[in-house]
Amino acid sequence: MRTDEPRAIHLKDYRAPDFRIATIDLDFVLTPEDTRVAAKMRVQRTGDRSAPLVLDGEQLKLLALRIDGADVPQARYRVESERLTIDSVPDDFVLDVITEISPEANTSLEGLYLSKGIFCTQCEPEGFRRITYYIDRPDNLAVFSTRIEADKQQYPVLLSNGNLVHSGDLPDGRHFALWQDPFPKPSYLFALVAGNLGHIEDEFVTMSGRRVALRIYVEHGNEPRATYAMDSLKRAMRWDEEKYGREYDLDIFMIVAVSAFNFGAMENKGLNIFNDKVLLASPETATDDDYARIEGVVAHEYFHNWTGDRITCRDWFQLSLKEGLTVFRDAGFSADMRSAGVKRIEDVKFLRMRQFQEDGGPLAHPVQPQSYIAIDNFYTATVYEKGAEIIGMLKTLVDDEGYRKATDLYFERHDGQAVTIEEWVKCFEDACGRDLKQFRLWYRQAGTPTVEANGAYDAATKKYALTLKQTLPPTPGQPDKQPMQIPVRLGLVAKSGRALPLTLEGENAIGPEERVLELTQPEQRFIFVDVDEEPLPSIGRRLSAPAHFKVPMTAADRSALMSRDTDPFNRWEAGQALATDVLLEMADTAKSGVAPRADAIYVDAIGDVLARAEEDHAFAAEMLVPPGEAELALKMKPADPEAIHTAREALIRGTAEKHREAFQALYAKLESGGAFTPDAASAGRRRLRNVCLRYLTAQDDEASARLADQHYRTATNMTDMVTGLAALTRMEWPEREPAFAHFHDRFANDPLVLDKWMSLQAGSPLAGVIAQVRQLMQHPAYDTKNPNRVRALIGAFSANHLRFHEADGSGYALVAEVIRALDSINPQVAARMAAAFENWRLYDDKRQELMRTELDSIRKQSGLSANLFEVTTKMLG
Ligand code: 0A1
Ligand code: ZN
Repeated sequence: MRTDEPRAIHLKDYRAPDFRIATIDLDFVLTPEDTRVAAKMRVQRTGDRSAPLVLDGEQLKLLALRIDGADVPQARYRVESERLTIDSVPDDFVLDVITEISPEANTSLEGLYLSKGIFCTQCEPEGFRRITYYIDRPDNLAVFSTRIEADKQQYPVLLSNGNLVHSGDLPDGRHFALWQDPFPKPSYLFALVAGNLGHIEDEFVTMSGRRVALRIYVEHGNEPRATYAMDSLKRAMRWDEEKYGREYDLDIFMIVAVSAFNFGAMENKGLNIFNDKVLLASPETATDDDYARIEGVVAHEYFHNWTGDRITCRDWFQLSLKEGLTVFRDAGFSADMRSAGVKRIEDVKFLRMRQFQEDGGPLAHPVQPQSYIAIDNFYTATVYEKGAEIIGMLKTLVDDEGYRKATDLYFERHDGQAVTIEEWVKCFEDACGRDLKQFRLWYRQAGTPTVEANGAYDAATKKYALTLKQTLPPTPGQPDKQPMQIPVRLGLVAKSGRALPLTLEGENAIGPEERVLELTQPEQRFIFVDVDEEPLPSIGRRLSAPAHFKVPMTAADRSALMSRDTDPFNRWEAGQALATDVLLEMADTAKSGVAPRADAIYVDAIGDVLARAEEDHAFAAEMLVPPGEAELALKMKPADPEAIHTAREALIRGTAEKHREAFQALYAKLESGGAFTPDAASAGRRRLRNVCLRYLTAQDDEASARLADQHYRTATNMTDMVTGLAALTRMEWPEREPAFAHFHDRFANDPLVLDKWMSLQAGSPLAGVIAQVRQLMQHPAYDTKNPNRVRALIGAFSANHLRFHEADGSGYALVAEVIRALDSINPQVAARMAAAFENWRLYDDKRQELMRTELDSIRKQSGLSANLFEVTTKMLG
């Protein structure tokens, strides 16, 4: 158990630093065991005259400390575990700090570390302090130069931020490179890479005609797998010019893919570092989802060049300033590259699964948090995805034109600064002349609002009165909430499917077929006139706010909207709502020991989806997938994992039986003989065909196994291969083992593909899965020190709702055991894995007790990290 409880940092305590570091010249002499870092900094006093200079630093060996060239006497400075304090310093001076670090011993993957023999860095949010003593906070912007020296044969490639200004050979087989970044930046954007890497190269001509060299560095042999990322990068660069007027600013833009990385990727100025999982792709090794993810992440990191790098955050409470905005920007890009409607559905699914769940549980926090213990724990769905939803609402409120004016103003006003969310919102007020006082609550109040819509039609007056009511539940530390400004996009649909005009009482022109109402009070009534017939309300289209839209409706009306709403998003929404109602009822039946039967209204509505499947393959695929088990668990009290699983299986089987021929016909028709292309249309076709396979193998019988095996064996791309295996992993038929063995042998030397092999097995609903996961932990490819491996096996298992929640607690025990072991290796990843227990209060008493016990055992572990201390304490709290 920790004796020294880590302290929380509060936004209200923000103070500008007493000093600023204006320039820093770094000199690295790289070796795996003891890298020497010499830093020369120009330090200027900006605040309190008597304040000592306090620099952040962790796990550093201090070798020398000089002020204006003279050694600082020992009595004048103090080294503690997290800082260096120097008393009585001048107002403007040059500070030399020489430190020694051990990249090889660094398993936390923060600061400078080794990934498969490649030196690389991760400094966001607080990794730079593991490289040298520094004012390691984002409001200190400095001009960096970086000299790197290393053995030439082992580390032929030496990279850092900015432009290469000098390089050459040194005695003893060594060489060096000198990089200069002209743009002042916070330390979290610093990067260094050194290793034996191959690369691909291209060029981009910017809108003002400047030539930019583009390079992607990968392990030798992986070059062909980087071409899709390069293509995505060029498209992202063009898109940002066209949509936001943003041009790239250095002569070179580099990306490096590494295998050991804590998150997806990192936007270091001019030198993005990527987890290879979100960069490398080929038809044989990557699924369609991988391709889409790569495109999105490459764009995300590139877009940070303006939203994050040129304009950065004043402090970490402003994290959503760059992350929410950049997620919103990458979503816009993906929507333009692919199908906007399907992209929105995917994003809403993710938001509901991850963010709504977070917002409804013990880790709920505002998009602008008010305090944290470990900032690493706040790279959350709330900061990222809800943050992006807030930007989307702003755009809805001020329209496309207002949005462009506001963002133009933001870039002009704040270029080169470290700013706050408040300054961002102010740009919208100033550019669009709107008062956003109430809107700001979206950043400050945690929790997901519920918007309940009730309509009443009066045939005599042809009026339709719509009452909208909002509620926001209490969240940790926020018992009372104020009403929010909620944009509610809606349409009224006639029984025939015709869109009815929306004319509000008092308006003299006929209204549009879709409009946005602004709900600002706890309850408001809107009267629509000249409504020809009793309409079906289609509320919250495209999820116009990150809220639960509750629209009481009969199953028949939901099914009518499911096939006839003019807005495709809400057709999908109606289908999900209907499936949820049906599944929750079926789960109740299953719980009482009776076999549930698929609901006829839902199954019939699926017939309609199948009949129209050719209109839009990817959209039809989305329509055919009922909500997942974990999503249903959020709505059942107490959640019963077995009953939910039984219900969902029964619904899929019932649907499959009723529409067998249609699924078969579609499955046959969608087979494509041509060469693989990763474009959205081809991916949509594969996705729909693969959803058909799910239904055609729903019986899990011998014939299903044969079909799944055949699907796997005849696949010409990774998407189809994993779909075949995903079906087989549900079954105990003799086809299962040989197919998995075949896949294993084919990809034995490809860790990223073996990750899929691990995940598929960990996701199996079969009873032996826990023993199997334990066995896979002994597999030579499994490695606790590589986050991708841990996420592929243990992360996938914790997402296996049925088996993670095994009634005897063996699933919990397994995951908790891994978290405890992982904490001393990599606390950031350990704390993220702990999110598996986030919703422990949703389950029955027995499971609650089992989960609580595991959380408690984690919290009591000796040497517990601040990261894991924070999340477990809050979860148990
Ligand atoms: N800024 C990155 C996310 C990121 C955060 C922390 C990391 O390492 C500890 C790595 C990446 C992004 O939004 O892509
Ligand atoms: Zn980001």
